[in-house]
Amino acid sequence: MMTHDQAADATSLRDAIVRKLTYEMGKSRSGARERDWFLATALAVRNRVIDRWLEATRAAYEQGEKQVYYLSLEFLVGRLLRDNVSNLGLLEPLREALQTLGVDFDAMRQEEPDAALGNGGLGRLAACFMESLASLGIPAFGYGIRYEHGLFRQILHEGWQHEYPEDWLTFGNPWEFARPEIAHDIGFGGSVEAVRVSETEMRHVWHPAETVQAVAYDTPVVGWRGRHINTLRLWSARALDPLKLEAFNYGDHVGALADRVRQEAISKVLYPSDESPAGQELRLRQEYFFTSAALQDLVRRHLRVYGDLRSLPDKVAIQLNDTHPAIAVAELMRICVDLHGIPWDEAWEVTRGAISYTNHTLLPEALESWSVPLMERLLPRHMQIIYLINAHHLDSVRARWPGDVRLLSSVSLIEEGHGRRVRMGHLAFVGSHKVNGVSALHSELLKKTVFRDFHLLAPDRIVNKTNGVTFRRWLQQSNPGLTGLLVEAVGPGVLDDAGLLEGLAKQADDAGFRDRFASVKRSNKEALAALIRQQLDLRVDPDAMFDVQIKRIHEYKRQLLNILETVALYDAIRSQPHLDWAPRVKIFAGKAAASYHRAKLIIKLAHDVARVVNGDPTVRDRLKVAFLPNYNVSLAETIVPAADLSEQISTAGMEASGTGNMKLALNGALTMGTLDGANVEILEHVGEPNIFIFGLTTEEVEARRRDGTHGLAAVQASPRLAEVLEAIEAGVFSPDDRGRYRELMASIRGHDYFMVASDFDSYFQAQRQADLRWRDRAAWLRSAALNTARVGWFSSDRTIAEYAAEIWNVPVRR
Ligand code: 26V
Repeated sequence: MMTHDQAADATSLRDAIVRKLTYEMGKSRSGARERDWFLATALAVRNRVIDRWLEATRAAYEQGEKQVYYLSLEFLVGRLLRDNVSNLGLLEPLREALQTLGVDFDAMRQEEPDAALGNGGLGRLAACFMESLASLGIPAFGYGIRYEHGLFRQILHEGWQHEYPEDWLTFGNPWEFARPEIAHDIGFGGSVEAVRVSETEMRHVWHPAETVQAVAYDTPVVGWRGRHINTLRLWSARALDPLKLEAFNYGDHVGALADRVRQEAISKVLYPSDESPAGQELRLRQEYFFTSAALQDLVRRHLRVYGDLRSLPDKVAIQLNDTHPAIAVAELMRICVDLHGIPWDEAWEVTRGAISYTNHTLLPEALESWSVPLMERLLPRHMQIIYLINAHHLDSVRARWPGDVRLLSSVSLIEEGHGRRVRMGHLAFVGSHKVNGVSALHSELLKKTVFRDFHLLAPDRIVNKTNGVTFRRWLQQSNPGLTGLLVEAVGPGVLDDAGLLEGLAKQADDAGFRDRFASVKRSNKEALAALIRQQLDLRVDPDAMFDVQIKRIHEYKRQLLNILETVALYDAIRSQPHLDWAPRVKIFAGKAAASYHRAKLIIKLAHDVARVVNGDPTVRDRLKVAFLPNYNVSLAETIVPAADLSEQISTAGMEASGTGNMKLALNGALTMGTLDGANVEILEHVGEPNIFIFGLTTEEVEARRRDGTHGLAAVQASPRLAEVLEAIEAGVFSPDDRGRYRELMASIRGHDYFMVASDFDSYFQAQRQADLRWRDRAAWLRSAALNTARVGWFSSDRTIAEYAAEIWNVPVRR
């Protein structure tokens, strides 16, 4: 039943939607399509946000509150309609309003394209953080790039991935406000002039060869219960001189236009590089473009209110999401020293006081560096400043450890060797007051590996901030059935305080509660089964265990291990079809980087195995394999609530944290995981009986790599694995091209860098433990409910509260 207020909301929403449709979109009710209704609704909802948004922004200014600035090259937001409406408390009134207009909310909201301005975990984390910042009432801006094309659309042709451009802006973006008047000039190239300003003092003046404008587009970020609203400000590139009129008139109009196209290319497309750090110049341009725009923007705001840059660290916290915005260290120094005449040492205090940096990966091949010649050409003044920072930094190291040449070269900002390069992680480290990893294990490994020597220099610098996810999107919105049950079980306070989930634990022993928990899961699984049928023309049994691995395709994430286990299980079922097998549906989704051939081949293998298994009448409903195409935030919102088993099986020491692991556990999936990333902490929270842990530890992986152990020994010790490899190698799953997987299988017998062979038996056994538990329905449901009850700590509200207290020094208002 709707309250009186809700009924009033429904009426006024209905009127507002019809007005938008008529007077802003010029459509009649009868002619309106679902997309028109979506746009009209979004515009009407947006209106409900504006007053509070402007008010929140103004209040933060006037009260002199410290502002957080989250700089990220990626924001993987997904859809916003349900999120905004739900956080504003308008879900029921809106449903009602639309119903009276003959529109079904759930069908209509599918018209909204995902804002896919990110690759995976790092970008999605930024989106969760923005939501939590607003929900905790922390004044904050997110700064990034308004890519015209987000992450590519994945199409599978017979199991081979093809990439298609993504066009989220085609029909307009109802959430954003273009701010053509908010623009900053971003320089590239040119030369640096040293000007003597006094007897003792020089000023450096950068004369860029070209200038591009960064234009602001603002999206309000609505916090829970609409209490606070922040801004996501994304920059779009605009050629400063729309047309070089002279060149145009002199006949070179093609050349004049080409220049413009090249400049505006900066914000055209997201780099889909989850595979290797993009070495392209355009990527460096993107990084400097949005970082400089962000710093100019926040410096201007700060100066308008406080008049002096020296107070910046008291009023501003700048968080670098990975090294992509690490050039901020040099840019802020340039702004202070060159543009505002602040002496170097003071400027350094300001810079280090304001900036902090989050590391998201240990993989050496993923650590960003830029060649010195490229930097000199594109950012000549920044290169000088980096040399100066390095000189001071190395001086202080020399003073403390005289004669330690190894240490000097290890902590230098410049990597010498084949071609000199600027190490962006080192730049970010020295320019920050805090550096954090994203899980307890990852932060410890940072101290022992990539930043080992830096940790020696600055033992208080590295801290841990275990990731979290926003429960509004990943529980309340995506799983309303479970949310309803939780409210019934522990009270409505659980919507505001994830800690209250713990109250659920005692109900896990109540058979009645478990049944209700099971029936919610069952209906979520029916919805996913319907999607699988629609997408893949495959029928799956909603009573089977839904075993889910959804994430970018990467060798270290080991989808291959999961596929090999699938083949082993298939073999076992075929050879003993009379046994009582626990029925499973193996569900995969994820994109491979376009140039990552191995990853694409792994997708193809999943598809080939699916074809054979799904087509084999002897296995019937006991095993099915589904690879869902075009994984994105919206697809995750359907899969996560329907999962029974969550595959988090990366090679130990390689997954910095993972956040899908948290979403799945929250929704009552049991984790099948290695002791990697945040899995370790999930184990501590849910308890050993409620999770399946297998495989080598980080230390054991390291020892095997050191000893040069190959996969062959493990294969010889495991007849089961040997049989699986032989079958795949023989072309059982690829009769059209029997050699397709020969090399892939050989790599497992060879170096087996990712320890697929070494972990295989342990994984297979853990899966059989999962089968056993599944057979004991009460035990499984009890564990599932305990997972939901005990993962409240993984709320991004907790993570953000920790950043606020320990890195940013800002209060939380709740
Ligand atoms: C880049 C590369 C490049 C070289 C090959 C391997 C590789 C693997 C990953 C990446 C992306 C690094 C940045 C990133 O997205 N990290 C993810 O950040 C999440 C949020 O902190 C975290 O949960 C994931 O574990 C981490 O992979």
